[in-house]
Amino acid sequence: METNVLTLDEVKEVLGVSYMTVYRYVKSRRLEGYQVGGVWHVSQEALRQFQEEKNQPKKRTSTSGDARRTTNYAEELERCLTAGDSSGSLEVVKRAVDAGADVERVYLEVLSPAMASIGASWAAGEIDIAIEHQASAIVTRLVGQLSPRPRGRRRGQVLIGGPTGERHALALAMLADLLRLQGWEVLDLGGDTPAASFVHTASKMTDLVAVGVSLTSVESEASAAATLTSLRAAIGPDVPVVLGGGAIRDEKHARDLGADHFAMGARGFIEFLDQRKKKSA
Ligand code: B12
Repeated sequence: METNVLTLDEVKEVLGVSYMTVYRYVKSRRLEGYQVGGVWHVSQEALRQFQEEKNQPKKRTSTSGDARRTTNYAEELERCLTAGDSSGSLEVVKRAVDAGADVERVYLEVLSPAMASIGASWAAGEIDIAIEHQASAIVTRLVGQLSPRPRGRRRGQVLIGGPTGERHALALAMLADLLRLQGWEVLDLGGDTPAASFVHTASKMTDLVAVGVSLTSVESEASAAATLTSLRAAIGPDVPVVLGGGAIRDEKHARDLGADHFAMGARGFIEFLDQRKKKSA
């Protein structure tokens, strides 16, 4: 690692806060960070600017209290997940919901940071991969329980999935729900999906607005590229193929692998779909 670049674990030590707090700072862009292969980095310069701004006296807003609360739930959830406590994990989520957090906030501010922190502990050699499997299984059940059941007319269809070898299906399950909450009809093929299955499913969808291919593990870059090539050859030019997920750095990276577009996170995908809909209206 370059000496002027820090990981979130190093930033956490400098600031004297938890990993979860640093994760929230970068996710909310209060602290400028960037991902390389799904791992967050922060430059010394960005950290210095952040520390300067943090030292400026400023008014407290009600959202800062809110933000602190979801951070607390994320930390509590991480403890329950690491201990393999599924009923405790459900309790934490229920309390977050009772305190007013909607499904989107629970996914993005409680479940995701807890999982990211578990991933960082695994990468630092602090926990065994078995804990990560256990945590993933518990969170998958929580997502099943929280999953919205949207009613009314849908805005169009979106197909999502991960290419062969890509096992991070939890990211897709959460992405699917976050899109459903915005009125999209989502067909989620899950992880490890052969290119032929993407093509088969896409060809049967009658109101397809976009296809999203998810890449979390850099190991599956080649199969993502093959999937994008197959999809591009099989579906019409008016249906964009979007690449996203933790392993995709930027638009150039996505296009180099054969995608039409890149979207940053679930919110980026939602904005992209909104714009498509507006253009076609
Ligand atoms: C859970 C997990 C696993 C589980 C997955 C279980 C499951 N059912 O999903 C298991 C244990 C199987 C696993 C395995 C591995 N993992 Co893993 N894993 C994670 C962990 C801890 C959490 C991932 C997660 O679910 N996050 C929650 C979701 C909701 O967040 P998200 O991924 O950011 O997804 C959001 C956005 O990215 C976006 N999005 C996702 N897809 C798409 C697609 C489009 C089109 C768009 C627009 C947006 C979008 O929307 C999502 C919802 O908000 C991460 C840590 C991390 N920092 O992410 C490591 C992590 C992703 N894993 C990693 C690694 C290295 C591995 C293994 C190689 C480990 C190993 N040696 O065995 C294997 C590889 C498996 C494979 N071939 O795919 C690395 C990846 C590094 C890299 N970029 O390659 C990470 C970052 C850990 C780390 N810190 O090093 N893993």
